[in-house]
Amino acid sequence: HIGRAILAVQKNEIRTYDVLDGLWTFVSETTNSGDVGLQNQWNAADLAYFDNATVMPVPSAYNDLGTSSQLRDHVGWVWYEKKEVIPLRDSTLRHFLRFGSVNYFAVVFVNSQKVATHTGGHLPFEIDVTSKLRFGAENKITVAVNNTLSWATIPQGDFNYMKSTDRNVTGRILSRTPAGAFKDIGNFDFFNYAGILRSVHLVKLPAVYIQNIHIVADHTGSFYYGVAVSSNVSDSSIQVKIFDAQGRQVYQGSGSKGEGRVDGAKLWWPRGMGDPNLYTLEIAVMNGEELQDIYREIFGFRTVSLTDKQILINEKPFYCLGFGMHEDFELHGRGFNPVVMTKDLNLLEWFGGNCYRTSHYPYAEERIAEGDRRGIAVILETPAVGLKGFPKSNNLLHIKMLEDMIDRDKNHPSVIAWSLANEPQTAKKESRNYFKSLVEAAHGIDKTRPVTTVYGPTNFDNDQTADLMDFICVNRYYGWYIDMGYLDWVNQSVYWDLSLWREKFGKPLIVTEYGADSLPGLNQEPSVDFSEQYQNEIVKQTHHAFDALRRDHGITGEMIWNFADFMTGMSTTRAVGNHKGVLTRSRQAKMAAYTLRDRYQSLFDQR
Ligand code: BDP
Repeated sequence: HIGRAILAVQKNEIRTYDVLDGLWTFVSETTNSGDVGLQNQWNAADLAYFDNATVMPVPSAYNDLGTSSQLRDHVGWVWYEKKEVIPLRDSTLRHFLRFGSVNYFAVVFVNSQKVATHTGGHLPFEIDVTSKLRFGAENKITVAVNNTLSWATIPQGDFNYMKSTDRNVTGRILSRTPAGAFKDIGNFDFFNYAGILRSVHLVKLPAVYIQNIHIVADHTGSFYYGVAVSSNVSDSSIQVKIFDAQGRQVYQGSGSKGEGRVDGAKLWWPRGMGDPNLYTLEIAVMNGEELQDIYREIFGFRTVSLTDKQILINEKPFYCLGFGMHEDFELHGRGFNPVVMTKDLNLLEWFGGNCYRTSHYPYAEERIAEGDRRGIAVILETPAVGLKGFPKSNNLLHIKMLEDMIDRDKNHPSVIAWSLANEPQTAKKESRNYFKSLVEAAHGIDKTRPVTTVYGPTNFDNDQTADLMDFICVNRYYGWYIDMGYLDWVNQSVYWDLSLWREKFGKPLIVTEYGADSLPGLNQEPSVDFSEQYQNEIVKQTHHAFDALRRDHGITGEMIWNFADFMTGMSTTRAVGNHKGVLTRSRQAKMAAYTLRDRYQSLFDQR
């Protein structure tokens, strides 16, 4: 019943959809209540009549929309319900329920009947619900969502009942924590926002429909494509056309696979290197003269390749001026919002940036498509942040997420690399086979993009996996987590550390994180930690090291941590979230933002 949602939703002369966004009925179980709702078949009930029923907007995280810490810090099940009348006139169409992202675990019901379960956030999934729907009548869609993290989930979390704190005090047993107390701590530094985080669509397709399209187009104008159709159709019934940005047809062919050339193809370039030229691949499935299905996929002609030092795009050196980011904003948390996306990408351009990493999970499809249009290169990362253990079951789930991610985004010219994980504990021997299987899986489905992993806890001499990668990403916090206060050591330490990685592996290297927390308006001269001055000076000192590394060893990019402040769980090192943003959470510039902008703009101009 459940499938990878590959093609983005599209409306055209054949295809259509209903958007199921808006207010859904919402019921929360008590935190960690077991499976009360499932056991009592809440899917068969009408949630709107529950005593604690309220409404919740979709898409949005639910955590910050209530007024209680219970809802914010909830662990376990919440339930969403939506009633939708489906027109009789659509009864001949196939209907797919498509979720852009549900974090973390979802059980989906249609008219009380279970139709699917799905594991993992940040990636879309779709379910053929045609046989479950009532046409010309009201239908009830129910989604139970569970955000509990454990060592078996990706990302991993530590779910623990509070034990062994009992003390015998003069004959009475006293416990430090209340009975049943537990902690569920995500092994990562961002808030575990949960709920239905991206749009929900009811996609309406014809009986014979296009399931998947793959197009690879390089800087010479050559391309090859493949199309999967839901049932066997003859090759001659699949018609293929390519149009340029002005709508002029530049290729015509037929068949479920093929190759060709577009003479004088205008290439897709990242900003600063040229224009991000795009083309449209049109696939039409015919039944004689009759059009059965049609889909238009945007793509670009471009090649990503590597030397021992550099990432090349269309055979020219690409230097990444970038950002680690988050999908994070006040109130809706990680819920998709085109307002925040637009402001973020406009600010990224204001900085003179040309690149970002989807730290630490795949971002919304809309954002990747905007990267194509704007010429912003993207390193796409799986949700595997902070892996501590490497059992087989996690490996299988991780590979599935990687494959789903690649399948979703393989045709985007702006996606230049796949990142397998952020800061895994890869000093452990067992991590090697685990990562080897991931590299093979990525190369197996996409031979056109390099694969990387972002290293943090390991060093050049104890990491067990870095040699398996096509290029290497490293996070380093000299002057912050290491040698706090010793700003005049930063330059040398960064140079020393990264030149060792470069020398040992002889592969291109991007510094994917460096930085410091600062609280806006907290000014200290001479600087101290958390002041705007301290963050600004760390950034400047690290840049000195980057310049020397560029000169002596070659690095292929730099990314500040972080684009903007973002919410985290509570800890003694976090004051209402992580403040390593060069922008505040509401996207206002801090002092370091101007330092970064000066640098990015001057390096941007030099290329
Ligand atoms: C890095 C992590 C990132 C954190 C950052 C920090 O990759 O997720 O937010 O440290 O501590 O290790 O600010």
